[in-house]
Amino acid sequence: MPVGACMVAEAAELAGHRVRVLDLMFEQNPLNTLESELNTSNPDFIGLSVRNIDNNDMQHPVAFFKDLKPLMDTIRHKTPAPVVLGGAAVSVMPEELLRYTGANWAVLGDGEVVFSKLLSALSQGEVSDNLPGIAWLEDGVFRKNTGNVDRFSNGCLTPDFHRWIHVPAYLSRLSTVPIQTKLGCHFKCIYCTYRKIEGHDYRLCNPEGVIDAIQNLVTKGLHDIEFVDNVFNSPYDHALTICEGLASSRHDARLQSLELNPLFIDDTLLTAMERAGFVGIGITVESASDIVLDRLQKGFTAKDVYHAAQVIKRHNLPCLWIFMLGGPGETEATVRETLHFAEQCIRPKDVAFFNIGIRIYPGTELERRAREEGVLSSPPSEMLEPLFYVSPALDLNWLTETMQQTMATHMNYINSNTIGLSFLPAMNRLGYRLGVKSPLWRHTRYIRRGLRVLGMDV
Ligand code: B12
Ligand code: SF4
Repeated sequence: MPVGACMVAEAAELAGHRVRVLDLMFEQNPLNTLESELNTSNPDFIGLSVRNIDNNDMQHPVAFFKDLKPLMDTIRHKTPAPVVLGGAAVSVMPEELLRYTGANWAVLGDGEVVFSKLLSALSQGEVSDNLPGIAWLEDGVFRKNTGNVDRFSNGCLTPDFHRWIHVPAYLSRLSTVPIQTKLGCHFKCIYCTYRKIEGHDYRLCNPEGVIDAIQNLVTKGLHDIEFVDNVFNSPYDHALTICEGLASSRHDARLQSLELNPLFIDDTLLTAMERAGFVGIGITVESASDIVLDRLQKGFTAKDVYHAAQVIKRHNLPCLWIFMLGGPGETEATVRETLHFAEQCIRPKDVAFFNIGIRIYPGTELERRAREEGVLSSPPSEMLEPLFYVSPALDLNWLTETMQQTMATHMNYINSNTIGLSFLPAMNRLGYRLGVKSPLWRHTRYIRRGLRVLGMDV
């Protein structure tokens, strides 16, 4: 669900603007839909929410950003209204997206705070050079203002989704409702863009605010709720307080988070999560090799990964393990270490997701290394195109074949092909009709086995 766009729309409405959201997610012909919208409404300003630059998939890359050109052409054909870009993709590559689209402004970070301020300034005809959180091109030169913005200043904001989007369309695809309990991350993983989006310092939402927001979502019929923090269990005490609060409050929510860090997994937290109403967790370990974890600067070791697995085994929560193969320092030996861990420590009822290659974003330490190692030669201006890092010490053919063989013998393993299956949306809809509850990945080993019996190569 497009939580960011809904939050921005709601904040702008609260600030006194008249706002309409046009959700193109399920439109057969988005350009026609946009054109008819522009024929009927006559907006003074247009905001475009851009979440994904690409699909982060080295085997089958899809460059979503290219969809922006025809959208911009349609807008420009119909109206001279200034266009403001926002969304995670824009925080990651603002200059490139401003240049690519020709939009007037970009909003970085907390759009629900910045967009309303920008609108007020634009309505008065004067945008101060100091307005925090905006970026623009001036005579072809990229300018940006970073600075403090204050998400969570009035409690934990979740938008009224029903006000802005067609919620049943999302629920029928087993979508979860996203909610954040914090922004920022203290870790320094070399490939990561999250700190560029949310900042380094933690900004914590008051735990009572989170609990109220969840109760409020449930009252509105939204039960499957997913914490989309960059790391849910850090700071540990904050996560624990939220879980304990949820455990002792009345709610009917089914909670998930795919963003757990192995450093902060213990029995106390997992018990609190179970009591709070969690139905699935994901742990992002990336590797079980010390060499790779160290080069990725993950801040934890293989010992922490093994320890987390022992703790998880003592609990009933279904767990999705997330790995990223091919990073700096990766060799056949380190891949085998990770696969050995998965074989030994991941319960058959749990799921392991293996990604190959790491998307390189400008401004990251990974970009610097990739250039140093001769893996990357494109200038930052060409990095909207999906570019990936694979360790020069690794034979990509060997890795692909090894993973294919491993997938064939482990029905609880998935990769980017699995999540890109064209019939997955239909399967979600079927699951919804049959009353299957999210997360669907819990049933991976049965689904994959069943589809293979039907002759499909999944
Ligand atoms: C949680 C998460 C997921 C979860 C989502 C679960 C759920 N129920 O929503 C899962 C695991 C499913 C997921 C999947 C994917 N994700 Co993801 N995900 C995230 C994460 C960590 C948080 C997103 C979020 O909800 N944030 C909270 C909301 C409130 O923030 P927001 O959307 O950014 O909105 C704010 C601002 O951006 C801005 N804003 C938003 N819209 C607008 C509009 C205007 C006009 C303005 C002015 C401002 C504005 O204001 C908002 C409020 O402050 C981000 C990383 C991050 N830290 O942002 C990656 C991220 C967004 N994902 C990313 C990617 C690539 C994907 C996938 C394509 C991966 C894949 N191969 O499948 C899929 C795509 C899914 C989809 N349909 O879009 C990338 C996108 C960048 C890129 N490379 O393209 C990110 C940035 C991570 C990264 N690699 O750097 N993801
Ligand atoms: S822990 Fe996660 S959010 Fe934080 S820097 Fe590492 S990858 Fe990024």
